[in-house]
Amino acid sequence: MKPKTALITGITGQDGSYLAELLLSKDYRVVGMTRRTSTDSHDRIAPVLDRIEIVSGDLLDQHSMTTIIAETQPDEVYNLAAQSFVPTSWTQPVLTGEFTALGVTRILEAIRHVNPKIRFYQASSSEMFGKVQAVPQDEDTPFYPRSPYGVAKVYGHWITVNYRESFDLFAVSGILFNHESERRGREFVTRKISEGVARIKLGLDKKLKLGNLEAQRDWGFAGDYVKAMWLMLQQNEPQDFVIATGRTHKVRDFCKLAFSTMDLDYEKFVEQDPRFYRPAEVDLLVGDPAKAKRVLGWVPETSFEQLVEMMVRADVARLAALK
Ligand code: NAP
Ligand code: G4F
Repeated sequence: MKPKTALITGITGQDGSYLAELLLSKDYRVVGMTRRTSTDSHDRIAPVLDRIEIVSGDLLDQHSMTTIIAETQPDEVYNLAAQSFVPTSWTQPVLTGEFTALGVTRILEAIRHVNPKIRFYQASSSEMFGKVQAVPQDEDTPFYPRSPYGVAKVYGHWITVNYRESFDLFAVSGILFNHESERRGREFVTRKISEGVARIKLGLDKKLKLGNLEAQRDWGFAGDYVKAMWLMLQQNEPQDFVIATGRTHKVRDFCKLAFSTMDLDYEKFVEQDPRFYRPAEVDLLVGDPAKAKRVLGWVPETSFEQLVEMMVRADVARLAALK
């Protein structure tokens, strides 16, 4: 049988790299869309670069999206590309809307015109729940986004539902809660902490400056979460799913555990800095992944404690090797 073809936008990001590896292990032909940059941003996919095809395109550019889909003829499209850092969405709100909201419509339009049989996955986010209207949050919890990023994701979510209902596309959204790994961007809090611990342990820094330590997040492992993305596109009917662990922790808890992994007391090293507070905060996220377990058979395989330890040890090993 001919192998399936998957097109991944955002393949150079954290999730794109894990998803590419997963799909290669399932014998897919993997095509990754990247945008032109003046410096190479292929670090995360370096180990699989010789097994995937890279095509050049941009979420801002309708023509490139349509051409890529027409030329590569994917069976499945995973839209992981976005301006994904919440603080940047306040300083670049219009650009965030263009990438993270309208970019979704551009891909859906390309699919609809080139081949409406293509299955489409949209990377929706627990940021859409924002000022939460229920605890825990599930597929029926109303959205109340608290940042331009969250607002843009709500648009991406609903345009996916709308194209499913209007044009009968197999288009689904995964409402993923925070998921992390040693490949996480350095500006996100978990990686900032794991790298901070490593730098302090190795004598490269004395302090770690953070913002709100009381915010609570439902943190899982990115490698587990990309399995759910794939499962969503293998179902008989297109449906949306919450993907989460069902456990929540404070940023403070993450710090405590991360520093203790290296026998350090976080209170001696962490300083709060108003620069890292947000104009509007999402105080508490905790998802209910019951539907994903029941329908997809998906459960998270990595605990919070394993995740924290994995991230800290990876950063210590990486920085120690550079010394
Ligand atoms: P990430 O590491 O920030 O990766 C984002 C990707 O999008 C990068 O490959 C980036 O390419 C690409 N991109 C940005 N703007 C683009 C544009 N205009 N055209 C084409 N590509 C563009 O994000 P992630 O953590 O892997 O997350 C993947 C997706 O899931 C994102 O949509 C994110 O919003 C969503 N999400 C993430 C989480 C989470 O906890 N990680 C939770 C829920 C939802 P460059 O390398 O060129 O910058
Ligand atoms: O790690 P964060 O920047 O992630 P955030 O804002 O929850 O967004 C991430 O998860 C979303 C899913 O819910 C994704 F859609 C989104 O793309 C992204 O991947 O911040 C987590 C929490 C926040 O409450 C923040 O205020 O950590 C708090 N925090 C405290 N000090 C900090 C810092 N966040 C960052 N980035 N840097 C700090 O110094």
